Formats: sequence, structure tokens, C-alpha cells
Amino acid sequence: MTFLAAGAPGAPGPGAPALIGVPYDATASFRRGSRWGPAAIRFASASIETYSPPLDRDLEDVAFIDAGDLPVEGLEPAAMVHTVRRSIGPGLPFLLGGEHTLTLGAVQALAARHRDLAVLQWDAHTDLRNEYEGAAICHATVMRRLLDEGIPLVQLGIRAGTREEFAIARQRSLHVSRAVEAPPSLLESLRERPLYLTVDIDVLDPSVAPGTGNPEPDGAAYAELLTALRGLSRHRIVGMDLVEVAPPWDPGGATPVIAASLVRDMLLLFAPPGAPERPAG
Ligand SMILES: [Mn+2]
Repeated sequence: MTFLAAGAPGAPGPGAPALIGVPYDATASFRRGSRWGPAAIRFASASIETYSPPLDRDLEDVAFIDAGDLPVEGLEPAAMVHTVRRSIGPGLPFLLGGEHTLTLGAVQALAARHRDLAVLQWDAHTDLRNEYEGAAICHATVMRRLLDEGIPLVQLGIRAGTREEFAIARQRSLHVSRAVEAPPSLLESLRERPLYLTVDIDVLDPSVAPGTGNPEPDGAAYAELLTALRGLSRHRIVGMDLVEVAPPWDPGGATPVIAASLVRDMLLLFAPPGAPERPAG
């Protein structure tokens, strides 16, 4: 199956989890290409099984829709963020990037709806600069903007950033670690809280997912990330994204397949329970 086919007539209604593509990479500082992420993930989704053996769940038993891509080409970053913010409907949003900046719009929309929203970030990078090359809204500052809006932040898999960014992370994030798994006590403290999950594909090791703008050595294995996500399967997830998939930098084409597997597994873990409304016949 492809994710896009999930949006066919007869698929679940507007309250279902929604995949939303954000083909945008205008502020990429090193290597562009994540604008082709959503399309590549959809294409790769045709090649993966809908069943996950470790989770023992099947995507064919999960109700979700693919809402297509947002019209963000040519927009300034602030306008892109605004477009993302307005796109967040009643169903669980699952944004596909695209550069990490898009997270700001999704979290702003959900924070207005859910008091006490907290964000869990899996990423090689802190993304805590105050500005980068003169820009306040870009992929290198996105988590700083969330902190500035008073959003509690948990940073996992972090292994790159400036000395100042790490100092800010230690002062202002709820938690920052090189490990991809949050400590059990922290997970317990987040149990009742609405949570937004943002996964930068570069949290994985470049040998696993080389197709990204700013690869960093010594990243996580897929199984480690999946274990970390499984630790949240009983939490209250109200939104999520997978960002920074940049297909042109992976001629072998593995990265979009890995990303599609991750989209499947996150849907299996976090989509609300309930049988899909399958069309008759
Ligand atoms: Mn990153």
C-alpha cells in the first residue's frame, strides 16, 4: 500500500490521524533537498509491509488519511509556519518534512488547544540558536522559539550544537541527553500531559539514514529509536512529525524507506484505537 492510497474515497473521516506533507527547505543551511521528503516517503511506502513484527500490529487496522501536501513553495519561513499552523485539524496531525522549522507551526496550533503541551524532540542537533545567519525562524532556531513560547522541551539523541546551545539546553530544557530513551521518572512525570513528538531523521546514524541535510556521526540505530518511542505508547500523543528527510543526498534510496517504516511504526504506536471504516466490497 502507499500512504497516499489511505486517503482514497471510503477512508476515515476528518477526525482520523492525518499525514500532512510540508515540502519546504528554504532555510536549509548546508544541503537542501528535504522539500522532496514527503513525496519520497510516500513513494517508498509502497515498498514496506503494513505489518510490524516487533509491534505485532498492522497498518491496515489503523484509521488514518493522507491529506497531501501544503502549498508552501516560495513562502517566507514565517508564512510557511503560519500555513502549517492553520492546517492542524481535529485529527492527530502527523507532519512529514521538509525542514524542521515546520514544527513551530504545529506546536503553536496544538499549544493553543492543549494546556500543558510538552514537546519531545529526537534529533542529532539542539536547534537552540537564537538566530542563524540573521534568521530567527529557521531549522537551527526552531526549538529555541518553542522554549521562548514557554513550551516544555525534552531533547533526546542530541550530539551536536554550539557550547551556548548546550548551556541553554541544560538550563531551560526539561531534559537533554545523548541517549534516545527518556529516563523512566521523566516518562512517568509526562504521563498525563498532552505530548507532541518531533523526530528529525538525523537522530539516526548516517549509516542508517544518510539522506539528510546535516548528518552527524554516532547516531542511533533504528531499533533504539523504536524502543524509545514504544516507551510512550501509553502516553497522550496529540501531534507528531518526521522531518529533514532529504532524498537527493541518499542515492541508494534507503532513507525514504527507513522514514516510511518510521511513519508506519509511529502510526501503529500512536494512532487512536478504533477500527477503520473500510469501504464495502
Ligand atoms: Mn537535526
